[in-house]
Amino acid sequence: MRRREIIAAAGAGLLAAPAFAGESMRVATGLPDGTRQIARFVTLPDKGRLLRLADRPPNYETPIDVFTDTVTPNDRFFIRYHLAGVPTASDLDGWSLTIGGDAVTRPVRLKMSDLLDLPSNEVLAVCQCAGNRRGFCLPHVSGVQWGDGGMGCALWRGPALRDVLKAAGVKAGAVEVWVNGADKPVMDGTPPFQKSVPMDKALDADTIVAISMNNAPLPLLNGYPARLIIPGWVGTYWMKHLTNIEVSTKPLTNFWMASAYRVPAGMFPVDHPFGTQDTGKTVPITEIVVNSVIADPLEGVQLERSGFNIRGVAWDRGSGVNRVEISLDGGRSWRDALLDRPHGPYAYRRFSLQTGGLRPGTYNLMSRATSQAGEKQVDSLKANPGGYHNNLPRALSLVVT
Ligand SMILES: Nc1nc2c(c(=O)[nH]1)N[C@H]1C(S)=C(S)[C@@H](COP(=O)(O)O)O[C@H]1N2
Ligand SMILES: [Mo]
Repeated sequence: MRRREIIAAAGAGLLAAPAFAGESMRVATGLPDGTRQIARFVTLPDKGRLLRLADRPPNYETPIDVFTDTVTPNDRFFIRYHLAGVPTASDLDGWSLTIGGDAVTRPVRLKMSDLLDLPSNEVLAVCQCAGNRRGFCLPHVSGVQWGDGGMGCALWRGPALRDVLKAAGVKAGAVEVWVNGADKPVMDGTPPFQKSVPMDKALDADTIVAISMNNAPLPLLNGYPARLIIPGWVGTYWMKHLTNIEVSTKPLTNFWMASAYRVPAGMFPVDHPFGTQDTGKTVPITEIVVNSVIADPLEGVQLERSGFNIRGVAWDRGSGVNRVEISLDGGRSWRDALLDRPHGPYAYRRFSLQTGGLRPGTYNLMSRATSQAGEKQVDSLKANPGGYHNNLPRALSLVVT
C-alpha cells in the first residue's frame, strides 16, 4: 500500500490499533461531540498509536499518557498539516534546500551533504501547536479540535539556521526569513503554506535546521529530511520538509501570516515582539504560554482510597518552569508538586505528587504551572477567535472508591 492509501485505510478503520494494556483509548470528554464521534486511535506506517482527528490533511494527536516522559518518542509524536498534498518519501528523493530572496548576496542550493558539513547544534524543545487544547475552548471555536496532544518534546539536532544562511550571505536590510516546505495545496485557491520568522529569531543560536530527531532521521510526517526548529515559539513556524528559504527586506503578507495564526495585540506575554508583522490591533502568535498537563492518572478512572501518584509535564517559552501546583478539589485548594530536574529551558519539566490516603468520592484533579518569568496558568480563558494559547488548567474527574 502507498502511504496515501494507508491513511485512507486507517480512515476506514481497517488498521485500527490494538488496545495496549494500561494506555488510554478514551477521547477527552471536554471535546465537542462531533470530534469525539469521528476521532479514532490508529497506527500509521512508522508511527505508534495516535488519535486521528482528520486525515486530509493529516492531523493526529499524541495520546495523553505519553506525557509522563520528558521526551516524546518519534513514533508517538503528533502530526499537523494544513495542506493535503503531503510529500511521500520518493517525492523527497534528491531533496535540496534553496536560499534566495532580495536580501542575500548569492542565491544557493544546498544538499544534505552541505548541511552535514556545517557545525551541528542540538536542543531539547517542545513543539506545540498554537491551537493545542482549542477543542476545550468554551464557547467552541472553529479549527482542528485539538485535545491535550497537539504537542511533543524532542531532541532536535542540525546546523544553526544562521550558519545555513551564511552560505548565501545575508545583506544589511534583511527583516524576515520566509520559509516553505514540500507539501502542496490540492485545490486551486488554497495558498501554499509559507511562513516567516523575524531576523533576530532566525539568527538565534538555538534556531536550527533539524536533520535528526531523538537521534534518528525525522519521521516522514514530522518533516523528513529537514525542518526548522524555533525553540519557545509555537509549532506553526517549525517548517517541515524545508525546501526553500527567502531572506527578505519586506514582511511576508500572505494568508498564513496576515490572516491566520494571529492574536489580539497585548493579550499574551512576549519577550521578543514580531515588529514587522504587528498591525497594532493584532500580532502573530509567537511565544508559548506557560502550561502543564496531567498524564497519569487518566480522566474517569477509579482509584483506591490508599491514594495515588499524579504525574505530568509542564513547559513554557524558555524561561523554565519553577512551580507546579495540584488541586484535588477543582481549584479551591492547591499543593505543590515535586519537580524533576530541568532538562533545558525549552523542554518539558516533569512533576509528580503522591496524594496520600483519600476519602471515597469524586475528585476534580487540576495542575497549574508557574514559570521562572513569573507567569502562571490563567484562571479564566483568554478568549480569542483562533482559540490559541489555551492554558486554562484542565479539570479531570476521577472516583476514589
Ligand atoms: N511543511 C509544513 N510544515 C509545517 C506545517 C505544515 O502544515 N506544513 N504545520 C506547522 C504547524 S502549525 C505545526 S503545529 C507543526 C507540527 O509539527 P509536527 O507535524 O511534526 O508535529 O508543524 C509546522 N510545520
Ligand atoms: Mo500548529
